[in-house]
Parts: sequence; C-alpha cells; structure tokens
Amino acid sequence: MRFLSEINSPKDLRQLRVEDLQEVADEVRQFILETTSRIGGHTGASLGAVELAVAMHYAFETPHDRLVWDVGHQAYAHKILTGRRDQLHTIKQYGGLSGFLRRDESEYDTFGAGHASTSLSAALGMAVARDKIKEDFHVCALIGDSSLAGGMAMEALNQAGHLKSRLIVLLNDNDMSIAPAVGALTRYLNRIKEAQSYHRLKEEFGGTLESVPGVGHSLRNMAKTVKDAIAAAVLPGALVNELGFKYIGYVDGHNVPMLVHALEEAKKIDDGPVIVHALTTKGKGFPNPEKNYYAYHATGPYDLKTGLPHKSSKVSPPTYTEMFGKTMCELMERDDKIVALTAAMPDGTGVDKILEKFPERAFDVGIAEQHAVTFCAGMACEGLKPVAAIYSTFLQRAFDQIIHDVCLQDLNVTFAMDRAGIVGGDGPTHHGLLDIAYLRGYPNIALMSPKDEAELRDMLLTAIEYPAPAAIRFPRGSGYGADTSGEPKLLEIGKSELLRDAAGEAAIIALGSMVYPAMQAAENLEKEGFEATVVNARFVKPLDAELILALAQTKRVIVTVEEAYLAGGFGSAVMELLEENALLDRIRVVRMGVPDRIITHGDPKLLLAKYGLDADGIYTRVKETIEVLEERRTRRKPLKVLR
Ligand SMILES: Cc1ncc(C[n+]2csc(CCOP(=O)(O)OP(=O)(O)O)c2C)c(N)n1
Repeated sequence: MRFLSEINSPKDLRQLRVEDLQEVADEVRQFILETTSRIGGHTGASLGAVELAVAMHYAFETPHDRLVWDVGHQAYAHKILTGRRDQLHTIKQYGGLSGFLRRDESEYDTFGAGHASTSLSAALGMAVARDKIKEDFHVCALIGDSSLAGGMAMEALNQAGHLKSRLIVLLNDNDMSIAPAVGALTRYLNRIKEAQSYHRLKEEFGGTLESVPGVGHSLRNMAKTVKDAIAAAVLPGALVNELGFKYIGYVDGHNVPMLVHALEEAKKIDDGPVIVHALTTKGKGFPNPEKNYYAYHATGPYDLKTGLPHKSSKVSPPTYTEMFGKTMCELMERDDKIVALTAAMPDGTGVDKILEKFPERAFDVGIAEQHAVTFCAGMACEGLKPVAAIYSTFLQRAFDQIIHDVCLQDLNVTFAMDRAGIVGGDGPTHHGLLDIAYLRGYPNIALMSPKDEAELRDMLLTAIEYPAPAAIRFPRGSGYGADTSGEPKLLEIGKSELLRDAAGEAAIIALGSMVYPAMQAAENLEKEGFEATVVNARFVKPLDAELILALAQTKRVIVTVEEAYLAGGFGSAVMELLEENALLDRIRVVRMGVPDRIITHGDPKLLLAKYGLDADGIYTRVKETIEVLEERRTRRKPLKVLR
C-alpha cells in the first residue's frame, strides 16, 4: 500500500495530489475486499462508494465540514480514511466497530445512521443551524438512489428547496437498492442519465473539466453517446426547476478527479441546495461480478479470487424467512385475495420467492414503510388480504400508519415482522426489540409470536384469516427443524399452549423464540428437583387471561420470558392482567427480557446470554427465585434482595 498505510486521517489524504487519488481509492478498495472476504460485511455497498469517500474527504475540510452518510452501510472507505483502518476487521463484532455510523465512534460520523433516508433531513438541520449561529462550513449529504425515494428524504428535499439553504447532496446512483431499485423516481433518474451529460457539465463548469487529468477524455466520450439524447432532453426536470435545486451531473462516481472537481464546483454555489449526481456500480471490484444482486450488497466471508461464499459444512434447518416465503406461496395458491408486500427487502423477507411466483400479487414498494402500511390498508378496504413483510425495526417507521390507517379502521392487514429480537452484527439500529411495546397499546390488533417455524405457518394462516389487524413477530435465522409437512392450521385467537404441566411452584410463560430455551431450562430444573410448568404464550394480545389467572392462583412464581424490551413488553402485559385482577399480592412475577438500555452489536448468542435469555439464564433465574421464596418462607437464612 503506497499511500494508504500513511493515511491516518483525512488531513493526510489532503496532502496528496489529485492525480494520486485514484490509486488511493484502489488501495482502499483492495483493503475492503481483503477485510470483508475474511469477516463479511456490507461489501458491495461499500465497494461502490470508495471513490465518493475519497473525493469527499479530499474536497471537504472534514470534520469541520460535515459529511452526513445515509444508512451508513456503504461507509467502510469513510471509516478507513478517518483513522479506523486498523479496526476495520472488528466491524459488526462485539466490542468492535459499528457496521453503520455512530457519533460516539468518531468525530467524522456527524450523524448516527442505520435506517435509510435520514441524511437529507439531518444535513438540512445542520445547514440551517450553521446559518443561524453564523458559522461557516459546508454540509454534504451522501444518499443512495433508493434511499432518496424514501418518504423522509422527499420531505427534506421539499423543505431544502423552499429554504434555499446552502447544502450539497451527493447522489450515489447505482440503480440498486439491496435488490434492483424500483419506482418512478428510478425511472426519472434513468431519464436524466439518458438525456443529460456533456451539454450540462459544460454549462456548469465552463469547460474547465477538460483540463482535469482523466476527466476531459471521458467527457468527450460521453458526448458521443448522449448527443442525440440531449436533443430530446427532458431536463431541466423537476429536481432542478421545481424543487429549487441546482444540478451537477452526471459524474462518473468512480473517477476521483472528476468527483473532486464536481464537489469543488458545488461548494461555490451559495444561493441554495445543489445535487451532484454520481453514477456508481454497486460491488465495483468484487470478484465474480455476475448480476447476483443479493449476493454482494452484504456478504459473509468469501473467496477473494472467485467471490463465492465460503461454504459452511453445517446443515441448518430452514430459516423463518424461508418458511414465511414458502407458506405464503402455498396460501396464495389457494386464496387469490392474499397479496404480499415488501419495503425494499425482497430477499431478506422471503418476498422474493413470492414476487417470482405471483408477480401480479406481490409488491416491492421501495424504502417506504409508511406508504407500505397505508397502501395495505387501502387494499384491505377493498377486500384484499394484504401481508406486509417488514422487519420489526423498520416497521417502527410506520407507527402512526399502523394505528391511524389500519387499527383504528379495523382493517384486515397482517404484519409479518421478521428479525424481531436481537439481530446481531447490525446492532442497535436494527434490533427488533420494540414491536411489542409499540403494537400492544392499541385495542384491536392481535399480536402473536411462534415458538418454531411450524407454528409460524399456523400463525400466518390465522393472522390472514383473522378479520382485523394482526401481527406476527419472529426471529432472525434458522428454525428448529420442526415438522412443517402438514397443512397450516388455524389457531384459536388468544389461546396459549400448555407445554409442560408440572406440580411445582413455578410457571414459565415464554414467548416465541424463548419457548424452546424455557423448555430446556425446565428439563434442567427437573434434574435438580425443581418442577416448573411451561407455557408457550403464543399471543401477546389478546392474552390467554384464563390460563394466566389460573396459574396465578395455583403457583407461587410466574416467570415471563421474551426477546424484547421489558418496558411495555409481554411481561408487562401479564403484570397488568394480574394487577387488574388483584392477584399481585399472592404471586411473585419475574419478567425476563431485554433491559432498559441500548443493546450493542455482536453475536446474538452472546448478547442473549448476557441478558439471561437462554436456557441457562432462565434456569438460573427460576431456581434463584424459588430458593429465595423458600428461604423467606422458612426464615432460616437472612433475606436476599430479589433482583
Ligand atoms: C428504513 C429502512 N428500510 C430499509 C432498510 C434496509 N436497507 C439498507 S441499505 C438498503 C438499500 C439502500 O439503497 P441505496 O440507498 O440505493 O444505497 P446502496 O446500498 O445502493 O448504495 C436498504 C433497503 C434500512 N436500512 N432502513
């Protein structure tokens, strides 16, 4: 590495000549490839943004000038250039670098990210604050073409054009989301690409680009291919004229001198916002770049020569996601009223299989969770049975739409919330720990969680047939290898499953992913002479009040276990039920779940164990609780403080 080993901050980068920057980018790309081939990561997204990162840190005086990255999954080059090169191999691991941006990780991370479409709003806020407090710095937001189509970004564009604040938006246009980009905005950007180039660049830069090394030649080439298109130009289009933005582009997003020059020009525009439109290739430099889109947006470890993933010798049962997609296809075969929807995550949710099989009845709406929910509400008004497959964390975006548009109107929409619980390497922005709390508060939604992949099938059918809103939360990863050969069955709404009826004093009521660990804990407790009843809760709402109240009258301890935040969670619902029935003075309730703190990234097993959410943790907690009660009863030992 001729340059990179000497670059410990963007200041070092800015000492170099423009002519050397392409080589820096090559070294950064190689570094990303070598690192992610070993540990995985958001490989393709980051490879596509290497030159953008180099150019931005060169053209701007970071961290004085503010760079705001959207999502942050594509920012590995930014991390490398801002003093985190030697820690890149720890990314997404417990105690290591975050996979996204965090203000507490680096002063160069001006705004935390993880969810999409936030950068323009945050950057506009910074720009307005700068002007109000009379400071002087540039604000540049980097946003992908799919994130630009997200509702928030559109709202920010609207305000930015209105305020006429000095703001630079660098559009990383690779025509891709995680899957191929969708929507009318994509069509619009493509039209710009066809119609726009030499003519406009010349106008903007007065021909000065011709003198920039490596730039003039490509401009001349561009002119040949787009000349005719310019004649039929649709531009200046909506972004430029109607929304009050200036436009520079398009620019080859892998040509660093050209990018630097475009950004320098953008810096000169002081009477309003400007978009620099850069064209990039997702996964640029990835070995084996055949159009296997999903394979390289984010990857596991892979072979550096072939780009192929390292095969694991372990054969795992199907994932919940796969089972969701498969079951949906079966159900849709039988009932043509069922429609499916994803918000830019077809492969992550299993909707890719449905899109293949039922292209007319499945939708990818792009990064538009709010719209997705109300779109489903509309379809439900007309008698369709929409199933919105949205990760628990991303559905947070649509809280009001769930309440106002679906629940209040009692519409038959099913929410399939994948990645509910602790998700692992993606960390705090992606853990699905809040859905119980945000869904439980509204009267008429049925909220359930399966103990395994077979029960997911039953719940899917049950939710779709339930003539009102319903939500199913299920975890990331493999199921338990449960028998899924039978037809899905309708479950009785609000009825739990008594899995182990024991004579002892304790009952464990476990939800979803915690049911198998609770059963294991009960078996281990039995070996020690402690008998524990185990209930698969199935429903958070409506609760199985009959069974819970019966247990409260016959047991001395109820332990609730859930993979979610305790505040507002399943255990809280059980407590509320007992309080309403004036039973709290006769039963000790222990709520196990995720405490009131931000949960970092890392191996999910490790994180779950940390909070006692595994068989060992449940075993220990139940045993301790029974022992303490026993001590109190006999008063043979001094009181221990209960946790
Ligand atoms: C609100 C929200 N929905 C979905 C996602 C998942 N997601 C992460 S990156 C991504 C694609 C972003 O595409 P684009 O903005 O074009 O950037 P690219 O990855 O192509 O560089 C998606 C859908 C997210 N992070 N946030």
